[in-house]
Amino acid sequence: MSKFQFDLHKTDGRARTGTIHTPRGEIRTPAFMPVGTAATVKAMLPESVRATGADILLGNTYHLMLRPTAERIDRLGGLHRFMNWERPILTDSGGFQVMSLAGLRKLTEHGVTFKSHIDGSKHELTPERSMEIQRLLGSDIVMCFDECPALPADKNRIAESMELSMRWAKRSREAFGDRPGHALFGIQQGGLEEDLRGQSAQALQDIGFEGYAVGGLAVGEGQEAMFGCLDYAPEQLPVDKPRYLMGVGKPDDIVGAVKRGIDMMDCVLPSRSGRTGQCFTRHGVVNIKNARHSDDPRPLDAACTCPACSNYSRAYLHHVFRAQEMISGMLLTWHNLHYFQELMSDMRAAIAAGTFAQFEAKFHADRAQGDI
Ligand code: PRF
Ligand code: ZN
Repeated sequence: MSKFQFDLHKTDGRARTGTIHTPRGEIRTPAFMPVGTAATVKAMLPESVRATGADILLGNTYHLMLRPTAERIDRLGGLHRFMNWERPILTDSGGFQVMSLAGLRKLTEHGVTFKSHIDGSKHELTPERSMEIQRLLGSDIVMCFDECPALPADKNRIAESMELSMRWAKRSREAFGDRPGHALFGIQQGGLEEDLRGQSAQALQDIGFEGYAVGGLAVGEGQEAMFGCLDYAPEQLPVDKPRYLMGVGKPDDIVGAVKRGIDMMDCVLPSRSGRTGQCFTRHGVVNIKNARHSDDPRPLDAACTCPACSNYSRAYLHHVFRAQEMISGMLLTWHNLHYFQELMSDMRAAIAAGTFAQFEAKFHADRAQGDI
């Protein structure tokens, strides 16, 4: 199949399972996308990321435009070949990372100018330049260039920002053009305001996209407020297109988002936590740094089939973490990515079987039981 196409297989309540077909392979939804910001999922070989069950990775316009530059990646055959990942890649458009990482920034109708967090050099991102960079990278799913205001913010500020993002969405669509096999996703903004979210969803559908993201959440509002927004935001978007919740989240955020009709997510949490000793398990977070693990011959999670749990004890994982050995980040990242992908696969199976409510009840009961 050389087209980009979303097939919805089954719904259970508001939860959905389906397949996104792309020329580079299928994406089973709900999908979790590991983050490969700098052309690597830190501490993992691409074949190992695949072995955890990932169908697609996320890359970042902002980081790659600064280093090694999109033009260099293009000369070297594109991002897939450069990083040795031949399956689908989604790239974020850069605006969100500029706001959270770059030094001195200036925002205008035209776009944003900023100083690199790496060497202080000056750069500009506009909808047109973001589309060009994502094309040079060879991204399969390109994100519109948007602005994401930090919450809390007053409603006027959120409305103005959303309207700017919608004008940028139009410019993104025009600059992206017609690229068969590649998709452009719009990004809904509007903070926690139902009417602004509705206007944003309508503006995006008037332009027309291959998929729609819910942006502007997980920016400090808390889970309850986020779920409150997800109680209406996904349903403002087309049923027949993938819905992507950007930058979410913890396992319980993911389960709550899928329950509310989200099909795709990304988060640095499994990979970043793997390097800080935080391990996700069915019974909650285990901090491997804790002294209680130092003599423990048991695996991190007896039910987990990842290499860290199949071949090593908690005592070993504790030791290599404390000794700052590189294998620590490798094993814990593998475990965490495996955990997240298994969670997605269990949810897909539950939705297909019409047992999502039972899945959710067990997910929360296992966590309430705690570690050990
Ligand atoms: N916009 C873009 N990227 C994002 C976000 C957004 O709103 C978020 C918000 N959680 C994460 N990443 N372009
Ligand atoms: Zn494991």
